[in-house]
This record gives sequence, C-alpha cells and structure tokens, in this order.
Amino acid sequence: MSKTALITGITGQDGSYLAELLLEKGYQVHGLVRRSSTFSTQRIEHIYQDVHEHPQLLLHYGDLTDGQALTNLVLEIEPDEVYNLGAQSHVRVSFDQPVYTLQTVGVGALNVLEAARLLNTKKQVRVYQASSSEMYGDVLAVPQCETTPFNPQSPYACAKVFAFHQTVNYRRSYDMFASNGILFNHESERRGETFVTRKITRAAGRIKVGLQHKLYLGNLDAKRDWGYAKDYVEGMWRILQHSEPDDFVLATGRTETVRDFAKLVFAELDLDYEDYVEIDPRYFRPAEVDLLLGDPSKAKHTLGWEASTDLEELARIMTLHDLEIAKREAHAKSFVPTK
Ligand code: NDP
Ligand code: GDR
Repeated sequence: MSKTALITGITGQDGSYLAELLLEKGYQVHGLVRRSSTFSTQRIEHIYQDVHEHPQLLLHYGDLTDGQALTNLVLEIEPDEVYNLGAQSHVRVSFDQPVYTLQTVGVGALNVLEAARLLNTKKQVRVYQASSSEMYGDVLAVPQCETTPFNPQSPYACAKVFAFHQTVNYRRSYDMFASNGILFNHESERRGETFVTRKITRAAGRIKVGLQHKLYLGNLDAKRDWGYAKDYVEGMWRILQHSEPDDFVLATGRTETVRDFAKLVFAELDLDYEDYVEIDPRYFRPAEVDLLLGDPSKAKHTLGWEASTDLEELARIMTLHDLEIAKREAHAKSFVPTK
C-alpha cells in the first residue's frame, strides 16, 4: 500500500521539491494551496495531474490560519505523514507584519499539530515541522547544533521557536511522532526572488544581458550556511522515516558572507560584483543575524544524510538558470511586432 502525505506550503520552493520526491517514491501527495487571484502553482505545474485521471497529486484550498478547515482536511485524507512547510518565510517582512507572521508560522503550526492529534487517536500520523536556523538568532555558540540554545532576533524567528517547542510538547504530551528539522539556508533555481541568493543571481543575469545596471543590497557581511534545497527535502523525508521522532540540524557545515556569494555569481559571468553592487539601507534589518554555521553530524550519523552540493556548484546552477531567464526577457523586449 502506498503512503499518503500532506504538504502545507506545496507551492513554495521546498514544497515543490518535496512533492516531486514523494511522488517518485510512490506516495499519494496532497497539497494545501492558498486561494489567490492569480495562479500560485508555477513551481508544481510540471507535476500537476488532471483530477479526472486518478492523480497521485491532489491540491486542496486551505490556509494554515483556518484550523477548522485544516482539521477537516486531515481527518478526511488521513495522511501517514504531514510536512508543515507553509509559512510567511521572509525574515525582513516579518518585521513589517509581525502579527500575521506569528499567525501563519506559530499558530499555523499549532493548528497542524492539533489536527494531527485528533487523527492520531484513529491512526498514527508522523508530523514534520519546518524549523529554522534563524531560531539561533544572535548566536550563543558556533557551530550550532541540536543542543545550542535559541536566541531569536526577529518576529519570524520568535514564531519558529514557538512552533519548535509546540512540536516537542506534542511529542511528549500525546506520544505523537512529531519531529523538527532545523534547516539552515537552502537555495535553488526555485528560490523566491526576494531572498538574497536569488536576488543576486537574477540581477547578475539581467546585468549580463544589459537589462539592469545596478543591484541594491543590504548587509553584505552577514554569514550564512547555504545548501541546495533538493538535498534538504531528502533530509526532511529521512527525518520522518527514522525509527523514533527527534530533532535534527540539516546544514553543510560551511559558512560564507553575502559578499562572497555575490563575488562567486558575478565571476561566473566574467563580471566584477564591485562594479554593480550598491548598498541600500532599506534592506538592513532592525536586528540582524550575523553568523550561522550548522553542525549536521547528528543527521549524518543517525540518518545517513549529508549535503552533496557545495556553494560553488549551487551558485553555478542558479546563475546559469537565471542567465537563461534574462536572455529570454531580453529577447522578448527586443521583439517588435510588425503588424
Ligand atoms: P517559501 O516562502 O518558498 O514557501 C512558503 C509556502 O508557504 C508557500 O507555498 C506559501 O504559499 C505557503 N504559505 C504562506 N502562508 C500560508 C498560509 N497562511 N497558509 C498556507 N500556506 C501558506 O518557503 P520555503 O519553501 O523556502 O521554506 C519552506 C519552509 O521551511 C518554511 O516554513 C520556511 O520558514 C522554512 N525554512 C526555510 C528555509 C530555507 O532556507 N528555505 C530554512 C529553514 C526553514 P503561496 O505560494 O501562496 O505564497
Ligand atoms: P534569511 O535569508 O533571512 O537568512 O532567511 P535572506 O536571503 O533573506 O537573507 C540572508 C542574509 O542576506 C542579507 N541581505 C539581504 N537579504 C535580502 N533578502 N535582501 C537583500 O537585499 C539583502 N542584502 C543583504 C540579510 O540581511 C541576511 O543577513 C532565510 C529564509 O528562507 C527563512 O525562511 C529561513 O528560516 C532562513 O533562511 C534559514
């Protein structure tokens, strides 16, 4: 019998890669999709299947803040595994929308746990909570591992700490299989365009083909432990296949600055980042996380998981992908209809 999974945040970067992975493994995959006035399903278009043809992928309208509808859905589809990836996931935006961020990231996670608790009285369900290295915040130890204390620096990070502890609390209180993946930054050609890596690769491609002249960034000195999203969704799956529920750091174990990433990307296109990058204070944050560096040894020893894509390869994949997009944009712009 194939397993059934529910993914919240299926239209996001990680949700789309995870859906692909689970479909490859023979799962029936259900995804929660927010209603919007435009299509938000570009990242999963290639795996979408007609509802009339017994699809393995099914989408449902819903929102993490609507706990009743979420519970109804979970009780209806009775998933074996729930991956809670849905979130207002932009740290800078969380300073502008702190209450909304807490509602989706914090209360949303609690709604998922409550729905799973009710299902758990009928059949065992395994819950994955998308926890974040941002929880370490103004870090108290380097590198950061599962026992490093949290010291959050943003409304987003505070909400993720709340969700982390609720996940542990449900595990202990109700004997549920509920696990946290504490994931360090992971990027890809599907990364949202306002996160710094993708902002850089998109701009570099456009600069290369003459569509843009400058790239405005904030703090270039922040250090991040960046991996490739495809590797990380494999880790999420492994966390839920483990014999017991637990919390795991997924990271590469290497940290570099935003400046280093920009250097790599522009160099890939034979450009010097210093000719194009300018600082705009509007991208500074009220509080910054200066240094993240994960210690993934527990995941390596317990789950056999390791990041397999280094930063140079990640930068190359994203840069070449975004150069192709820029070329298409330039081509479309140069096209002049004759009639
Ligand atoms: P994205 O921002 O790419 O995707 C977020 C997803 O959540 C989207 O599908 C979005 O839907 C959905 N969503 C937002 N608000 C709601 C809501 N109220 N109800 C239901 N769905 C909602 O994030 P990523 O894929 O990068 O990250 C996945 C998860 O992992 C997030 O929880 C993030 O906080 C966490 N995380 C990410 C890391 C990373 O480096 N990428 C590292 C550590 C943790 P829509 O498409 O409609 O906007
Ligand atoms: P982060 O990712 O905050 O680490 O959260 P982001 O790419 O937004 O920022 C990384 C670092 O780059 C600096 N920075 C800029 N950031 C953005 N977005 N735009 C800029 O112009 C810019 N200039 C410099 C930031 O100050 C920061 O130090 C991501 C998200 O995916 C979270 O959901 C996730 O939990 C964490 O990673 C782990």
